[in-house]
Amino acid sequence: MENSALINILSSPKRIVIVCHKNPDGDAMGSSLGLYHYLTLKGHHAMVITPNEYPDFLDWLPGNETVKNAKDIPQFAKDRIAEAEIIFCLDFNTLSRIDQLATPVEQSAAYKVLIDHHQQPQQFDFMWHRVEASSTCQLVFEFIEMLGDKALVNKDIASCLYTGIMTDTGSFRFPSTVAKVHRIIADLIDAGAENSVIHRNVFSAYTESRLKLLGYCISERLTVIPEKATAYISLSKDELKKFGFVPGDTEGIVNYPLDIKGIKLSAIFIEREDGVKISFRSVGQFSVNQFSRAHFGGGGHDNAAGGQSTLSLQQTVEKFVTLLDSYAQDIINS
Ligand SMILES: [Mn+2]
Repeated sequence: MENSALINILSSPKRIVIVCHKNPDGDAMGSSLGLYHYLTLKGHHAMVITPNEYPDFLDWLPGNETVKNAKDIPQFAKDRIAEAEIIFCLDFNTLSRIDQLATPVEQSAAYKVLIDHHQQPQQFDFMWHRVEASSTCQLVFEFIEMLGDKALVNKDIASCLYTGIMTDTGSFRFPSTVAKVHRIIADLIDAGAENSVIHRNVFSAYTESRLKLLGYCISERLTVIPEKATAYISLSKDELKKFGFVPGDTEGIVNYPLDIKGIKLSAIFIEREDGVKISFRSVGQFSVNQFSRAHFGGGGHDNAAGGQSTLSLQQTVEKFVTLLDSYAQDIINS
C-alpha cells in the first residue's frame, strides 16, 4: 500500500484515537502507548481507549495514567471515536475483537489505520500488517522507522515497545524472534529501555494468590496425554473465586504444559460468566490458529491462539479431547 497518503495525513496535527483488543495484553498496551508517545511528540492530540481493563502488571507503563477504559466511560469513548480524524487499530485483525467499540469505530468518519500481526485481517484504509512480525510493538517500531523518525524513539516509547516484543515472543524465545527482532531490541535498550527492570515489572509482579493459583493449576488441574503430545488445564468459576481471581491472573499459565518434554499442544479452559474462554499454544508446525478457527470460534497465530465455547466447561473439554483423535498424528509430527 502506498505510504504517501498516510504520511500526508500525519503531516499536520490531528485528533487521534488508538484502540486495542479487549482484555489487552503486554503487546496491545505496549504498542498502543508506544504509538501514543510518538504521536504526542509529533504534536498530535492522541488518546488510548481500551475496550476494558488490563492487568495490574502493565500499570507501570509510561502513559498508563492517560489511558481511558471504555467500560468505565462508554459515552466519552464513543464521542472521542466519533470526532477522531484518525483511528489506529492495534494488535487485532477484525473489529469484533474490540467488543462495544466496534460499531463506533466502524461508523466514525476517521481515517482508519491497522497495525497488527494476526492472520486474515479485515480491510482498513491503511494497513501496516505482517503475520511474520513478532509483535505489534515490532510493527510500531518499524512504522516509526518508515516515517523517518527512528531518532525520536525515547525512553518512554522504547520501554513500551520493549514490553510488547518481550511478552509476545515469550521473552525472545519463539521462532518469530529473528535477528531483526534482537536488533530492534538493541535499539530500544540504546534508547533507554531498562530491560532488566521491565522483566521484573511484568513477570515478577505476582500476588500471592496468583502464584498459588498457578501452583494449583499445575498440581491439581493438569491433564497430560503423552500419546497425543497434548496437555491441558481447566478451571471452573468456583476455583477462580477461591483464588481471588483478578484479570491477568491466568495469563501465561497455558505455556507451562509445553515445558513437559514431548508435549507439543497445550490448552487452558477457563469458565466465565458468558461461556468458556480458551487459550491454545503449540510448538512446531501444528497451527492452533487453524484448529481454533475450525472448532472453537477463535484464531490468532500459528503457535498461539484464543477460542471460546458456549458449551459447559466439562463439555468443552470433552469436545477438545474427542477432537484430538483426528489430530493426534499432526500434533505428534509437529
Ligand atoms: Mn500481539
